[in-house]
Amino acid sequence: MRVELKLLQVHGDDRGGLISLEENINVPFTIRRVYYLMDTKPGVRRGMHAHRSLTQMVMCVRGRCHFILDDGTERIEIALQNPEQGLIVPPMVWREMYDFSEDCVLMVLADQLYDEKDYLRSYHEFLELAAATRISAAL
Ligand code: T46
Repeated sequence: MRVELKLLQVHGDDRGGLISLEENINVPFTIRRVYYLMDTKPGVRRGMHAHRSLTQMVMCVRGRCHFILDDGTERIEIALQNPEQGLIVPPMVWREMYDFSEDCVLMVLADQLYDEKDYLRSYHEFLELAAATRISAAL
């Protein structure tokens, strides 16, 4: 699986902590968009899509949630439990988020502006495209 879970450096002192995110330094791309998910209702699953070409870095800046990540050949689960974890999600990875704590704020940095055409919202279509991409990469 090509996802990466980075441990972010915490700066700070006896007043409290601070985490800095800098493009092309500890964020491995140029940041074109930032958004955050909050107030997710109990029991709700979000995501349920892949991106054709978008790369993201995802942090739980408050609270906790779980991710399922699936590249078409492997499926893993990752818990984001503190703001020191930065999850890098490359293109062509199906994601589902669930088990959001009531206070969860999930912040996403992205290397592209919002474009609904970049979304694969059908798991079947995602699997077909992932398989075709693997075949052409092997040729
Ligand atoms: C992702 C996960 C982690 C916009 O208008 N602009 C935006 O930049 C985004 C991200 C969404 N929207 C609209 C589209 C929908 O009408 O906001 C609504 C909710 O979006 P969506 O259903 O895609 O939200 P999630 O929580 O399922 O997924 C989001 C991101 O879309 C996605 O890129 O990887 O968070």
